[in-house]
Amino acid sequence: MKKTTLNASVIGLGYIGLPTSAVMARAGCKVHGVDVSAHVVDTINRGEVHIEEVDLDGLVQAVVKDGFLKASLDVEPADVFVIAVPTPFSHDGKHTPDISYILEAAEKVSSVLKKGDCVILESTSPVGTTEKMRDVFAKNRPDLAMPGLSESTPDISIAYCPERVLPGKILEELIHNDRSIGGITPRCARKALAFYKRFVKGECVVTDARSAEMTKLVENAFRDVNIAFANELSMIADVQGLDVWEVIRLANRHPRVNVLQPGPGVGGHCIAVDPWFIVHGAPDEAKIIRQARETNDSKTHHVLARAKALADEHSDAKIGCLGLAFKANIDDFRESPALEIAANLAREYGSRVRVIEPYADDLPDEFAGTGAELIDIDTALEECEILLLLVDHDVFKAIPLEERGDKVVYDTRGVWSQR
Ligand code: SAJ
Repeated sequence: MKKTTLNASVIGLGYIGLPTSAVMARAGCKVHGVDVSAHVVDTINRGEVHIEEVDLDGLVQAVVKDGFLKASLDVEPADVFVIAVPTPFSHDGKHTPDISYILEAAEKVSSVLKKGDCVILESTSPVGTTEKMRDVFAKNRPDLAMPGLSESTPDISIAYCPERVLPGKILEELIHNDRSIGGITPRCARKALAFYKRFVKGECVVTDARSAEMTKLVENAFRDVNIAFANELSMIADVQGLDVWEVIRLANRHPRVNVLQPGPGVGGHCIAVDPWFIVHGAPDEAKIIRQARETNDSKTHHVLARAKALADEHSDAKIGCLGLAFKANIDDFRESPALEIAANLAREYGSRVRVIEPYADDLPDEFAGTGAELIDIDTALEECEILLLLVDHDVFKAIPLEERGDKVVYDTRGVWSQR
């Protein structure tokens, strides 16, 4: 059966909203993207992209040219609204989730809602946020029956459907990953399911909104806790003079053991953030989850302290910091422990610090006035006596032992020290 053309609106054209818009447009939806940034809107309307993601530029160019994707600053009527705005947390030590962008988006959507519409929240959110969004609609639109608030058949369907894509593989994973589809009521879930079936090939598993909200947080907290275990092992190994990579490699020969890899801490805008939403919702119960966050943050301080000890021990040596990104082979520096460590060293050791980051054209603002310089790998191998490997980019992994054998090396990712 031929699918009818659907008008979809995506609020928030960032790392999730833009690829999702492009994939929906490719599947034949007429997509109207909305963003608060005029720069983002103009860029997309030219068929260009403001973020780096594999193959996204070509796809956006094609769907804009064919008239299936356009962007603007204002919300317009649509059949389905997908909200994909940021949910940061406060930096006052309390880690309070900030859902104000979601509530602002809901205010805007309220004005164009009509009977039969479906609103889907995709932003990572504390449990209960989808209902708070529904309450904004209920307050602004008493003319429309909202799900879960009365016995009558609701006029609007509301669901929580998180993405679970990996940066660098977003276009592929948006299609092929399984998805949780959490309706405020079962009817809402069925509506949202019909929408995702247009472009998702993975299995769409139907649940309620609160379970779907928690599931997304659990996925990232699970990974954080497991990375914290690896990072704790690495700090124990440093005290005991052990090679943690060797120990993990051997332990992982056990058929039911899979220890993750230690690093300089956990970065990015998901794993380093989302577990706090669980802690905030149940502070007395979420003990391991809180501890994992603290352990992963403390690993960054541990690496910094050891790097400083090396710099002090070799007081004339130039220090080459390899990598600023939050993980391998991407240009995303958000919440990056590598950037935090390198910038801290630059503030302390000034022009002794060299940064090698093939994914950066300039040094980020954090380095302003420090005297640190951005250089290429070959210059670093000539000039730097200390090499601090912070990110496991493929180009760093490929540096052979002959070219780094005479250096003082601190490899926080275990790419050179593995036997
Ligand atoms: N890391 C380690 N050791 C490891 C694995 C990762 O130190 O063994 C570090 C990385 O270097 C990086 C951080 O953890 O600093 C996070 O990287 P990641 O690749 O684990 O995850 P993200 O943040 O790129 O994406 C995660 C994914 N979640 C899970 O794998 C459970 C992704 O599927 C989610 O969609 C994404 O968060 C998100 O948006 O929530």
